[in-house]
Order: sequence, then C-alpha cells, then structure tokens
Amino acid sequence: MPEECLFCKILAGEIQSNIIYRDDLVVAFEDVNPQAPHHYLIVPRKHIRTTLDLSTADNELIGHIYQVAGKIAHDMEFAEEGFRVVNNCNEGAGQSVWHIHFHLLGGRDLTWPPG
Ligand code: DGP
Repeated sequence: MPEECLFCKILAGEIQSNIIYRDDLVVAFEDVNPQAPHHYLIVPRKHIRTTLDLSTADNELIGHIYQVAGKIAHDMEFAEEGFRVVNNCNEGAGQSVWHIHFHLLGGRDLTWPPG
C-alpha cells in the first residue's frame, strides 16, 4: 500500500469515510463531492493506479465491481430508474486520485454525452 495513497488510507480506516458496502475485494463509500443524489466510489482493496495498469489477473475483480454496482443500486432502490458506472483514466478524463475507482451515480436523470 503506497503510504501517500488517499484511497488506501480510506480503505485502511485511517481517513474517515461513509462506507456503504465492503467485501473481500472492494469497498464502496460516499463521494465527498457528490454529483448526483446517489454517488458512491467502488474501490478495489488492491492498489491499482489506473485502468492502464490492469492485467488479466484483474479480470475477475473488474467483473466483480460491476456486480457490486448493480447490487448497491438494487439494494438502494435506484437500479430500475437507471444508473451509471464511470471510471476516469488519467488527468484528461478527470482522474484525480491515483488508485483505480468506479463512480456509481444515480438518483437523477443522467444526460449524455457526459461533460
Ligand atoms: P476522480 O476525479 O475520477 O479521480 O474521482 C475522485 C473522487 O474522489 C472525486 O469525485 C472526489 C472523491 N474524493 C476525493 N477525496 C475524497 C475523500 O477524502 N473522501 C471521499 N469520500 N471522497 C473523496
């Protein structure tokens, strides 16, 4: 775990967050700057810097993240109205924390194309 990684510190409980889901592979918590009524970050416990750093060994993990996104949306009752899972890769796409994470957004109409 890189000592300077914000999300590693959140996962370790060293920085407070509102955790809504956890299992052996991932933790999900409320985004500090929500862009929708439901805005959670699904973060693997494994420190992976960006999407470009994924390997085939992570295939099951990424599939699991989408399963978790659907489960959270279902359990919080915003699945049927629609939701979005977003991964920003590198600065040009808006990535600001260098530990891969997936935004789960819902609870309002989500327009397309995104900004
Ligand atoms: P991105 O820009 O795609 O790398 O997303 C990073 C998200 O992380 C951004 O929406 C805000 C959120 N964030 C940044 N710092 C904190 C924090 O300390 N706590 C929580 N809960 N979220 C944070």
